[in-house]
Amino acid sequence: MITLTSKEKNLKNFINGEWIEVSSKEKVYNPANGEVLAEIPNSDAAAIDMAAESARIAQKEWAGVPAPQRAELLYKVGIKMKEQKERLSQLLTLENGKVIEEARGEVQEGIDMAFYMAGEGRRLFGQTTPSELKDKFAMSQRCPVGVVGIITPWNFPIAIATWKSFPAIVSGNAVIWKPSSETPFMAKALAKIFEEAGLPKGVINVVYGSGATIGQAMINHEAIRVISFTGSNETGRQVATECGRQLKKVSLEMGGKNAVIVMEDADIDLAVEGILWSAFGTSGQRCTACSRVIVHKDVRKELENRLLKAMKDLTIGDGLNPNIKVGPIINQAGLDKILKYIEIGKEEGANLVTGGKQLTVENYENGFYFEPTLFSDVTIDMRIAQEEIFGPVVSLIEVNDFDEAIAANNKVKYGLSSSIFTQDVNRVFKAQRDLDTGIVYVNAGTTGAEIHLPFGGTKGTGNGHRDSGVQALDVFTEWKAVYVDYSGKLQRAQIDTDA
Ligand code: UN1
Repeated sequence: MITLTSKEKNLKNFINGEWIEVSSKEKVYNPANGEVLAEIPNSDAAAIDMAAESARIAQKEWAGVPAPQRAELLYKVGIKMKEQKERLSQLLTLENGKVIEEARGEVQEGIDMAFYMAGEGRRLFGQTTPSELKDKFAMSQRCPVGVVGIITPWNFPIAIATWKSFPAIVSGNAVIWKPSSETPFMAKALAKIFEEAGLPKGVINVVYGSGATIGQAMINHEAIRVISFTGSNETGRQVATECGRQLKKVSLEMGGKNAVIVMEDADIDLAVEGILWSAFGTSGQRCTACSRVIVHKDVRKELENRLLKAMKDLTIGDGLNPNIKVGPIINQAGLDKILKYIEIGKEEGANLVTGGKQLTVENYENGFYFEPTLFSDVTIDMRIAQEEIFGPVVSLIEVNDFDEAIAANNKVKYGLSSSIFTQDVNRVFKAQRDLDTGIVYVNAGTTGAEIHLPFGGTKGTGNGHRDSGVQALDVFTEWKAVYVDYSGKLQRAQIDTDA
């Protein structure tokens, strides 16, 4: 069991390169045992004014630093994260609950992002293109937006923060970051790493506090020109509405209702492994988690039996114990939401095959544990097959053929990730074309996106933007079109073209 040092416990806002005490505090809990870990600042809107002012000044200087030099700083951040990987991973498990192996994976995701975005410092490609006129040059280039606001969730407290802050910083922006109050230690650790790496003061600012106060203040502040948000659908819609009113660019990454499709020709053991990993990893608290299994009628029984058997071997408990496969749920509210959906599923007539209950783990009586749960006889319109539960709950939906499977996958309001298990190459190509999600996997589960590809989804999952990949740069840059006329005379576009 790791213990927090008194330095680590001491959480302050990070504004203009200084750690600033806030008198109003709230408690943060360890989800594995319900114990208080520390107290975190509950800032008021004035903290955003301070952060925005420092970011506005810092950004002007930072944008003037050549991009390859900005990138070098990110490279240093990556090295430091690598050196501190084990400590960061343990802290991550402590505050979030995910099992240590997955915490290491998440920290690695952040390290990968640092090196990837450092590479962008020598690319940040624009385009050159012919002009329609003689002796005239035309090009487009990326420019920083200015001061950007990022709002990150507790389920991937470091990876998602890197998906947003690294492209923003390499592009020459300054960042104001509101991390989730459930997971403040990753924010502190990353801010410290930036500080140690020598990021000029004010280029990144961390402000702890509630969405209602701090999130709202970020949206309201005229200096903040972009909001990049990952979180729930309800909050995302509010953020988008507010940003819309103020013509503020907004990038949203929200929920999913992701399915694994298992066809009759699938390798069933492989499919079971894929489902287990994507449904119960991070206790089902991933946006990409598999919460529906759409299975061909010929293999339904076999899949159900094998899945059930495999679920019995899942060990549940403190994620810091390397023998544990499923850690706790983030908090009581998370548990309550899952419990509510168990009742809904039963009332809707789904068959609760296993699980469905809160769990008490010996010596961790105040932790927030939930049994891995399987519903069968689920139909696509049931609420448990439509709404995001964000817990270790899977619904089995039987279909008659391939077309029905694709239609079932698409008949939800979300479109983040999907997967199909089949050996048929024709179906693979049809599926990757027709699955209406931003991410498609073939013969793998619904989780495990890599950072150099775009991450995001269709429909209610987002608003057309992508985190990670080169596409993330589009959120944090403006395109500028530049024309240089070296003819020495006035040439009018669209008019003097035949001259
Ligand atoms: C999320 O759940 O919001 O693809 C992020 C995955 C991880 C990231 C998940 N690399 O599951």
